[in-house]
Parts: sequence; C-alpha cells; structure tokens
Amino acid sequence: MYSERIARVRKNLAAFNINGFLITDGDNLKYLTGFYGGTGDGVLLIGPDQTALITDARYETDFRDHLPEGVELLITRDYYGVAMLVAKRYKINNLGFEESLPFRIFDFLDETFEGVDADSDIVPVPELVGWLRQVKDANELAALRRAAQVSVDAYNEMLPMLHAGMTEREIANLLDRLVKARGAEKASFDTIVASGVRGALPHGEATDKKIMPGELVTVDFGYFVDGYTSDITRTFAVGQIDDESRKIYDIVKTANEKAISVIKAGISGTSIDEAAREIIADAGYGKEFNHSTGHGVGLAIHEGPAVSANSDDQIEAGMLLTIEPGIYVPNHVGVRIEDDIIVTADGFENLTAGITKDLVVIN
Ligand SMILES: [Mn+2]
Repeated sequence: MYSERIARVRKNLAAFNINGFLITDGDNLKYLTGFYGGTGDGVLLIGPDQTALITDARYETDFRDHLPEGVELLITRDYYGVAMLVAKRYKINNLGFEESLPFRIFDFLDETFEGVDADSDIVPVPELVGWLRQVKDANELAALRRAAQVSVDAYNEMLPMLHAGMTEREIANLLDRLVKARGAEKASFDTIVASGVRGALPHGEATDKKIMPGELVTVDFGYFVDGYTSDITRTFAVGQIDDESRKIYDIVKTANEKAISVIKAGISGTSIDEAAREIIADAGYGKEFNHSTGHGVGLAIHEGPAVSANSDDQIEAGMLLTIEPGIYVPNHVGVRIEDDIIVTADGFENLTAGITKDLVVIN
C-alpha cells in the first residue's frame, strides 16, 4: 500500500519539473509510510528511483520493522542536513519541497542545495500529496465509516442525558467521554459547544456558560478511529425558542439537504456550495453564512477538496466531503448542521444520517 502511494507521488514529479521531493508534513508522512511521529519528527525524501525515511532514534526500533518496501531508514538528529547528502547521492537536481515548510528550513535548503551543482534548484510544490489523499481507498473509507459511526452513536447516547443548566464544557466533556468509550482514539479538535448568543461564533469553544431555555446549542465534534476522523455538527434547542431561531434552523436544514442531494462524481465543489448558498441567500441570510459549505476529511480534519464559492476542485468518487451550511446572527443566534458524505460513482453515502436533523428539543 505505502509503496504504491510513493510510486504515485514519483509518477507525478515530472509534472512539477522536479526529480526529487522532500515530504515534511506529518499527515503526508503518515499517508506515504505509516510514520506517526508528525511534522518535525522526520522527513521523507523521494528520489528518481530511491526513497529514504530520515528520522531519529526515538522511532528507530519501530521503523526497522515497519518500513515500507524499497524505503531506506536513516537515523539522525539532523534530518535536513542528511536529506541534502542523500539528495546528492540520489542525483536529485530539482528538489520539490512542501509549501508548509518553515522559513528557517527553507532558508537552510536554499543555501545548502543550490550549491550541489550549477543546475540545482529547490521548487515549491503545492499540494501534490494532499491532492492524492483526496480520493480514499477502500480501507480508508472503512476507517472513515467507523469514525463516523462511533461519533453518531455517542451523540445519540448523549442527547437524552442533556438538560437545561448544564454548562457547555460539561456537554463537551460528556461527549468526549462517550465517544472514547466506544473506541475513538482522540478528538480531532476541541469539541465546540456554543449556546445562545455564543452560537453566532462559528468556532466558539465550550465555556462554563450554562445552556438555558430559549437557546439553540451548536455542537461540532470529530474523533479519530484507526487514524481517520469524523467531523459532525448538530444544533439542538433548549425548551421553547423564538420564531426567528426556528425559521433559521429550518433554512439551514433545507440548505444542508439541498447541497447533499446534488452530490455526485463529476460535479464541482462550487456547484455544491452554490446549492446551499442559494437557499440561504434567497431566505435573506446570505451575509450570515460566512464560511464555505464544506471540505474534505481524512487523516486530517480539514483537507481537500474545497466545497466553496471559489473552488476549482472537481468532486470524484471516493472523496469524503463535509456539508456544513450555517447561519450566524451576531448577538442573537447561530445554527450549523454538518454531515460527512462519501461520494460514490452514482451518488453519495451519508455517514452521519443516523443523527436526526429534525430539531431536537431538550428541557
Ligand atoms: Mn467541518
């Protein structure tokens, strides 16, 4: 599996006018080799014919045994210095680097690599591995289904336990505990619980504020299973809510369902975004939907493709998209409803359909 992924990267090098590629992003390292150290704990150097994983002694024992076929392991604390020596040995003269590289390291490569010979150059490569990661294989889709399922089951288990007077933080901690009890490895971000006027903060972190009758509460959560994450949002009501809040909830729900209904292989990310945005704009809340409709999910909580107003990304079978329209009225109320959708050859599979989108009211 890893050897095939590395081969796919190598096949694409010529398109970027490079014959070597230094991979430094932690999720990309994991995708290509299974290396789990993370960004800053090792690098992968892909040359015309050879590949080296360069890391330090903390990972040596494990990766002596779990090295993908055809990859050599080099142990050092000086990843970048050694990578430059190996690049020379691999006869790389145009070396690609990932744009997330810290400037300090870019500067070192720029100084060191250009000296290899007169033609040597380092070249920024935008999102080559990220682009390959967008379409998931069967094993990745299976992990994404498991991640969604434990999250769905835990949320449904939690709902009847909620009541007015609980704090946002108590709800976040409760959900984290229920999902982990079902086997999730960790949360992929601090669980968001934003109630009442705080609901208008799209990424409001959970606080000690109590949820009160008359409020809507938005819960946004994602958990890793087998290295792949879910990303789900639901908004529920506490007691009786005002008419405008109820109206906004229904608009967001309609926008979510409309965007999901148009998903199929071959559509553009922009068309899906438009489907949601049109509903919200027509209802008079265009300005209050101030983020994109969705994004890819996989090893990372946010990855390609973009489901946004200005996305060139084409949607293909095997991608996992979030669909998460929202309306945020400052100092009043916020609603977001987010599902995780696998794009299939003839439509889609909604991994999070198990949590109702009818407005849930707790007391
Ligand atoms: Mn999301």
